[in-house]
Amino acid sequence: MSDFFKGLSKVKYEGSESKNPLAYRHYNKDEIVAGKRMEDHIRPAIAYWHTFAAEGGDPFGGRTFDRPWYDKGMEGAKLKAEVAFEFFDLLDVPFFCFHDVDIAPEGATLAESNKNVREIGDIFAKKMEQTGTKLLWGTANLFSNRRYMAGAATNPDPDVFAYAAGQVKNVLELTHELGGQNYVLWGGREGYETLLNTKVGHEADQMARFLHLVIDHAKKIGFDGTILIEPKPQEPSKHQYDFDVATVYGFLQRYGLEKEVKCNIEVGHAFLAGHSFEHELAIASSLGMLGSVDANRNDLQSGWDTDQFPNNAGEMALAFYYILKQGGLGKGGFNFDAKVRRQSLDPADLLYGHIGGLDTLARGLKGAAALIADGEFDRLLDERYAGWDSGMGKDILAGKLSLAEIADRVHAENINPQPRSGRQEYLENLVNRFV
Ligand code: XUL
Ligand code: CO
Repeated sequence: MSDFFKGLSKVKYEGSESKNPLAYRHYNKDEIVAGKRMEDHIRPAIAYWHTFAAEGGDPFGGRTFDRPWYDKGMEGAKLKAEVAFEFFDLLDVPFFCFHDVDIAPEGATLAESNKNVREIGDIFAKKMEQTGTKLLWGTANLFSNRRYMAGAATNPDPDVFAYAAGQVKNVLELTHELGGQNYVLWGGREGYETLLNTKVGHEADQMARFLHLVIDHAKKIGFDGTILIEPKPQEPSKHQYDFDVATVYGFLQRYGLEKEVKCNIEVGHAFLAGHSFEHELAIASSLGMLGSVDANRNDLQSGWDTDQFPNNAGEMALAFYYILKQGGLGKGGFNFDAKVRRQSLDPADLLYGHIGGLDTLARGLKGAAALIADGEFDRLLDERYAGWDSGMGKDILAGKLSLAEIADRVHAENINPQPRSGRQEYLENLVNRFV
């Protein structure tokens, strides 16, 4: 036991009237919502990077946090693992996620780096066995080291592609051995800073090759988790190829991979792409691509990917609407890709962030479940499209009518459509009744 969280005890559900800042007010893991335990709906995960590796830096200033594991090599990495599992227990959260470089220091060679990662992986395996904590997903950091400044899979230098492959092989295998339920690929540098030095077509082929290799290897080792791509339009690159869900889908389809991969949708990334979070979920779900979520929020004034904790229950209710309608996230979950602000120095601040985030998710889940149970929202939606269920509408969709035949019908039956209200405000008010 470390003394990092000294004086703090396990966070419990105390109900919405509780004034205890270290209690859940809405997240009650065993409460049944829409036929399932709340924890099984949300499948919350803690992000190793923001919670234990982030240092409180921003583009204008460095480290503000003071953690006893910083700058201490493998000894520090072991202490960090100790503290991480204490934190999972304190919050009573079932999953975590990591990048290789979050958990262990990089060595002078790929072999040394991978060995460090494996050493901490062994510690994880023991702790997971003891505590029952599970791995939602693992991923390789292919963006921080300067070797990746011009991309990993999309680097003009095949040696960089190869190095990235060596890193992914190691983390994919570790993820598999730890029973990880997904493997994530986020291509922060898979894009460009300037078109002036970039062959976009060539880089698309490289990216597809890389993905093929990852999928093949996952199959070869028997990994039955989901491979997830996490779309983001830019930052750190000026333009990232995995711009948004629709772009990712188009890319996958072009290379015959759309059945092999799903999306990990992040709230803040959706905003950066000029969308809403629910837009990305709706599109992904309609394409069968909604795999998992990175829960957070951006500061909408700063325009950056600020990775703050979610605190908008209304937005989360709309998210859960799509998730519940598709029958849940399957192997996915809600990873808190969120970090406390750089002035939030104390260990307790890490708890406040996650408690607020989980309570927001719980409120969103309950709101969406109530909206669906009420039924009017879905009834109105179905009613709006009811014309397509029979008659000419049905025949058009079934491809039974040509353009000329449809035109003939308009003349023969004197079709003269009358516009109907879309009732947006009515629907907004309806949704708000449940949040
Ligand atoms: C970056 C981001 C990453 C991915 C994993 O914006 O979201 O943390 O989630 O690499
Ligand atoms: Co993310």
